[in-house]
Amino acid sequence: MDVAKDNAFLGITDEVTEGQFVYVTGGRLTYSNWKKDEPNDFGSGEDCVILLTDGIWNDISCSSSFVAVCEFPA
Ligand SMILES: [Ca+2]
Ligand SMILES: [Ca+2]
Repeated sequence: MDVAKDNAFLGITDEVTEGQFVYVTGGRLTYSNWKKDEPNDFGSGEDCVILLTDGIWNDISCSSSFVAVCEFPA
């Protein structure tokens, strides 16, 4: 959040298997910090994850627009 300054996509999704969140680089989560009652796959489905400004997570539609947190090889 120090970098993003606003709600930001994390590289985490459950679009392959609903309810099973994995890193886009592969592998199951080793840490999570969901907001209360999230993830809720609200409405027509929410398969992408954002970091909220208070540091907790929400699943949200992948067609939403937010900045994204990326990692590049050194
Ligand atoms: Ca979902
Ligand atoms: Ca949600």
